[in-house]
Amino acid sequence: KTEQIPGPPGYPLVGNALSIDRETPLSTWEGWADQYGEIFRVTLPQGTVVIVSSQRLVHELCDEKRFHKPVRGALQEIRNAVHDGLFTAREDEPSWGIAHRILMPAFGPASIQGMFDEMHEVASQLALKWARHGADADIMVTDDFTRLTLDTLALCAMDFRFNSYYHDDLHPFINAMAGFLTESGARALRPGLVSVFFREANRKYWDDIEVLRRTAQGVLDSRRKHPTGRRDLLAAMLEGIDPKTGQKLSDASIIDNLITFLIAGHETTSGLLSFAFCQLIKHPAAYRKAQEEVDRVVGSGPIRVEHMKKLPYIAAVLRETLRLCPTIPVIARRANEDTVIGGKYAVPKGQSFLLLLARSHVDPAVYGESARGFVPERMLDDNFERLMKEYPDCWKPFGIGMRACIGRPFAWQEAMLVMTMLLQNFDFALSDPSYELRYKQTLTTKPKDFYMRATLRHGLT
Ligand code: MNH
Repeated sequence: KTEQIPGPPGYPLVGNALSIDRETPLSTWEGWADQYGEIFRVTLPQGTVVIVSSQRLVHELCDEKRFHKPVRGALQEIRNAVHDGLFTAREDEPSWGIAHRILMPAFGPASIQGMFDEMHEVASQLALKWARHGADADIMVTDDFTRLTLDTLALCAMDFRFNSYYHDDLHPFINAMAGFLTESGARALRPGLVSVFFREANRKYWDDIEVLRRTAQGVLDSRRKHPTGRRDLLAAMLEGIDPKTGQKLSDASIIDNLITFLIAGHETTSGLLSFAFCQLIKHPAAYRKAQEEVDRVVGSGPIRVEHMKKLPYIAAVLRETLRLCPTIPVIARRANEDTVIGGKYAVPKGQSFLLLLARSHVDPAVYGESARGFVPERMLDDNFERLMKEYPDCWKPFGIGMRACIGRPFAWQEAMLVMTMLLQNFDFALSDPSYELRYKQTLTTKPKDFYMRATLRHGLT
């Protein structure tokens, strides 16, 4: 016996599309999750989507034998700029496997540790800026972390300097990217018939794509003009040979993947760092513990790569931040075959799903009464391992199986280093003490209108 999946009533042709909040679709999904529970169905122009928000159902949908990552909706639109690059390739496109096998070695432990000094250099530029601006300056947190993560990714992976701290405006790449991502999301919700009326939006969309491609071409040209012996990600793209097919990446594919990494490699980490400081400032006990750990382990000397494994509380703060504020708050899945989910809901082959991490990460069945509280202790190594064993897939901020995040070790080292350096050197407070966390959503989320002030604790180390 199977049951009908509940969901909000829709209108002819557009279904539920008009009910979705343009600025933060996430808030619409969450509202419906409150109303309809752990599973509900919505109708969008491109078809029905089933949205699940409990650990139990998320776990079921993580099964790689029954479900895969679909490339449709916003991802399909993103292909307008990056085609079959690593993030947006379909499972049946050989380009995914080729790029994955060529690029994986660049994210091995030795390779990531080798990037520590360059990560440190960019982080120091941020610390220097905040020290110079002084204790009365309001820091636009997400913008400064975006400068940091973009510069870090481009320097470590491509030996390319955006030098974002030497410019008042963010690099044109960042504005073009934000416009492109938001519009890709909006286009996905627009019925095909209607989109021809969006002439101005369409023109800006393709202009933004042109900026992204020109920037990536600049990075590629610059490497070709000044060859180096560096073994970085760009070198892997240029010289790497796929062990399975013997193929190399074409120039077009290198451009696609450079843009992919410039986008995927900085947005999410910038959001993570912004949320982490927001959470720490709002939770003074956790903040004190984090700072004490840094003082005890690193002291006032320089931060070294060996320290990164000796800061369990900082790691727990980052994990807990990604639990409550996953910077990619929804993940798409699709059924390989006709199947039944949750033991009672029949769905056809090809059925689309969204996993609402923003909800499954606060499932009370897993996290109990404090599910919505910020409690880094539950994410200390032993507790974290126990949770993940008892409730598999209860924490999924880096995605699923073979399509999970390739940049996770990179992001982790960068975020650990930046947290450590900033806690070591500054005391932070909200610019507006009454600030309450709000979300700004493009394809990823960040805290909206979050400003803080930084007071030097001693001389800069
Ligand atoms: Mn990352 C895929 C989250 C940092 C490069 N990343 C994913 C996915 C999630 C994700 C979730 C899977 C999306 C999907 O199912 O469609 N990524 C993060 C988070 C951070 C992050 C939360 C930081 C915090 N990612 C990074 C960094 C890089 C990177 C840093 C590059 C250096 N991510 C990628 C790429 C993919 C990806 C590339 C696509 C991998 C694939 O499909 O094979």
